[in-house]
Amino acid sequence: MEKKNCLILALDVTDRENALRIANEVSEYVDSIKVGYPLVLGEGLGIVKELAELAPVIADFKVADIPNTDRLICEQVFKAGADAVITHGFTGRDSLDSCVKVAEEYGRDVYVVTEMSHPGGVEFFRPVAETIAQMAADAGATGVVAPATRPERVRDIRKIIGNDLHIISPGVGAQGGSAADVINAGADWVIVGRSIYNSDSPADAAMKICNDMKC
Ligand code: O7M
Repeated sequence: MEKKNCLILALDVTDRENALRIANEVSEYVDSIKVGYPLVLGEGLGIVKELAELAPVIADFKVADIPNTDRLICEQVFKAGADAVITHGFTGRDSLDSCVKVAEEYGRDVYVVTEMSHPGGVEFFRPVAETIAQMAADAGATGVVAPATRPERVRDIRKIIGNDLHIISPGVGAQGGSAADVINAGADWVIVGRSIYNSDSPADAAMKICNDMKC
């Protein structure tokens, strides 16, 4: 993903019309559009191709299965036109290797979740987040997902992965995180959903976040 605005839109709406309207309005401010279960379950995987005409699509399926199932999921995601996939890491190295291998075959990217941004994200992830980050680096993933709600954790994870991997960071706005703070802590991109798609003017909301970050 090319870094221009350091902003990824989390497009968690459930209908095609709204999704395309919002994506069109904000496309000049975002480097990528993250699509997950809400929209794909609402409208089908075909929405990925439509959105990919506006911006590269990150498929957020938080893939977390045995290597063979992970491979099948990633193949479907990339065939549908996604530029990147998001996987969990707690399923282990063999599962992650399977996703990275498919991504390499298709020339696409893989991001691995380390510690999640919501309050419950510390319960199980906290003790293993650094180990997952190291595994993501060892496995040749493109980057990791780390919480904008805890910039100090983004700093910790940056120390583990160095500068070769990217950090994409959700939790800005609706979850209380600050875009500028987490970029200063070492994130490459922020992922923002509700603060943009629930705004009366998604374009203005996206522009304001970009201006705040000065990335
Ligand atoms: O800005 P929001 O809170 O409306 O949306 C944040 C998006 O980021 C939403 O799509 C979440 O599913 C996602 N997300 C988190 O909020 N926290 C995480 O720890 C991880 C993700 C995510 O994208 O994981 C890949």
